Amino acid sequence: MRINTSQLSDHNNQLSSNHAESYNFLREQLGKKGVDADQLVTQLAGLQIAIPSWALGAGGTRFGRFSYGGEPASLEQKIDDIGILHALTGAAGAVSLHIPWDIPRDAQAIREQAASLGIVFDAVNSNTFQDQKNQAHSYKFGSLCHTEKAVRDQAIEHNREVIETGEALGSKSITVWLADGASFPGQNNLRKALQHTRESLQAIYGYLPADWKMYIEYKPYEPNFYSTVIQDWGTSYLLATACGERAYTLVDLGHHLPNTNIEQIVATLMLQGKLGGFHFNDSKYGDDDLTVGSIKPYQLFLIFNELVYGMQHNNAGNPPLAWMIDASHNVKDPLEDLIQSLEAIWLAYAQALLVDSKSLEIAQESNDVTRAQEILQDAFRTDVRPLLREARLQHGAAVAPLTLYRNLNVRQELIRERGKTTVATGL
Ligand SMILES: [Mn+2]
Repeated sequence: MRINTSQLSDHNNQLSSNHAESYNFLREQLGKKGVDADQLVTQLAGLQIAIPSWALGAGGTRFGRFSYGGEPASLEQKIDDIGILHALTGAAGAVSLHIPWDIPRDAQAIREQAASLGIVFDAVNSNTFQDQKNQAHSYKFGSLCHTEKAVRDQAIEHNREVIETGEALGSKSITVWLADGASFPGQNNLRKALQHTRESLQAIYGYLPADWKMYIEYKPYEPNFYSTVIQDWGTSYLLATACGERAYTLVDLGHHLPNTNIEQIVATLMLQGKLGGFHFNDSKYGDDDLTVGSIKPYQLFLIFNELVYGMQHNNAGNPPLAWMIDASHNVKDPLEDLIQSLEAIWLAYAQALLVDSKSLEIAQESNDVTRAQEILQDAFRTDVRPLLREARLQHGAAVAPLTLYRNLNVRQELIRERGKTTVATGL
């Protein structure tokens, strides 16, 4: 199924007078503060978020997986689903492939299909946290950190193949996330596990094409519960530095212990020019992979505030970031869930762009704590939704994506096309 331009323009025409009223009001209000709303709209539309190829199916938990029908059964159908998201939101112009769940049979054909929907290939993701059929060695006790060289070599070779697949698609980066670690004290020699991981990552880095980047993701626990080899941003930073200048740390919002100050991690990494990518989700307790902005929208805003500051004060040459949603959908239609996440990301970005940074700097320099808080919260409490609607309207997407998704009965149409029992590859 594809969303066509007349469906979009019919929808937008119905909402245009209401929208114009709210946008013009906001533009006038912001204008009085010296903020150019039209410029914000342009900046918003420039933030394109990659959708991972594993996010289009029903997500699994340890306890069950409940299908909702019409799941994409092939990579082609996954790209089609992202096309629907991008047509509706104007924000999902990239896909992040997971290998081996989504190995393209015909790279050129997939590339053309994606291009016809306005979608590019962002980072490719390797997987050494599961054993694949006919694999010589098991990753049960780790991959890049493993005690046996043959296992480490196999995992390195897999990453090399993933880079090769990515090259055929036009990707320019690889994300490495490892489940490597130990569930019990004494199980691993902690120092040797880190040394092996460092050597293995350096070997993978050696396979990077000259215009590629490598992102190293961290996570404190799960699936291993006593120690994870790359447990935090510091370890990731250390490894990225050991690999070379095109290796960076990747921050996944869910990969922190409760109440970690993630915005501070962002500030530190951008100061060093070492923040490469960002995975969005939200959580209450752990790596819950919930809809972005559904639990802690203020934290998301504070993170974006640091991202915007980092991009505007980029002395260390931090590269443009790779943005991706990394969430799981257990009780909601994944496409609806992703529409909500995309909205939340643009919202937080728009609010961060609204921060009166000059006044904030004055308040900070003079230690006016109250004023500093007021400035941040004034931006956070501004209803910026008209800016998002305007950005979508200008780019031919839907003023109200979720409303149009439901009005067009997209899910029912996908079930009619694909059936009720298809299952998407992924967790
Ligand atoms: Mn992630």
